[in-house]
Amino acid sequence: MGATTLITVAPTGAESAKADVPALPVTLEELVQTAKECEAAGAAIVHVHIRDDDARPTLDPSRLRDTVRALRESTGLIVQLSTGGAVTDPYEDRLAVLDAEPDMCSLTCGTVNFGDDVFMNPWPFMVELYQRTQELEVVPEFELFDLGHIAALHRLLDKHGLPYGGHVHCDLVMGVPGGMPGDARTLVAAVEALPDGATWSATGVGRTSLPVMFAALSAGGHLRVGMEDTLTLAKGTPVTANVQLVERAAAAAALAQRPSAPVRDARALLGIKRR
Ligand code: KMH
Ligand code: ZN
Repeated sequence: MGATTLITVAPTGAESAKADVPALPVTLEELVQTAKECEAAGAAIVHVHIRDDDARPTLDPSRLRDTVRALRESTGLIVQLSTGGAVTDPYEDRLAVLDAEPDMCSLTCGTVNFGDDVFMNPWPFMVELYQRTQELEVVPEFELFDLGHIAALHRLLDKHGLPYGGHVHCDLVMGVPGGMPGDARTLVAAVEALPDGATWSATGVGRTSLPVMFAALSAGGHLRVGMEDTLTLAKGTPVTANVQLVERAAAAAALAQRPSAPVRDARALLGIKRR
């Protein structure tokens, strides 16, 4: 699938408040509507964080199940649930995310400073989560916030084998305060360190969005965009709908002669189980 670009949309995240960002999709209806628009604009994967009735981040199991079901009913997108949740979420709740039977889940390969917080991913948690993905036949996307996370990914694969689906897919999350910077030379260093045969996307948080997007396209990578990572289109221009970010990514990918990948190709590439 070298000639196309897999676009992931991360529409919500756990960090922004609805009161501060009214365009953030926080209800199931808003999420499904967003997902439909983003699929039509070229997204293949939706990376999902959900909110409760007060728009606060939650990992409530029945809400997660309802969300997976609703996204499957209304879209053809690959449904990737976040196991990162919010920095305050306990490990047990993060492990239980897989019980909602998503197509994919995120799996972060190490602890990282996260602004004023710490995003905890100690080795035993990583291993337990990874083994659960293998048992439950969920394809993990390895989230790499720092170069050291790539060493941890190699260790995980060496000790515990390939993921379900047999293919390693990573996402470089760049520009988080405390993680690796979102610039071209760091992206190239990270990509050179990835396991042979791995595919990867990249996302740049905040003002690193565009440099990371252009660097990823020029280095042959895929893209993740969305309001989890980016709230402005340009300085002083807020994003008013996630689809704007997907449309921009799809346009850049087309300009780079690697148009957005159809969902069926993404499913084949990643080895997603038919459910
Ligand atoms: N919300 C961050 C603490 C993931 O989704 O797996 C973690 C995060 C990564 O967003
Ligand atoms: Zn996330």
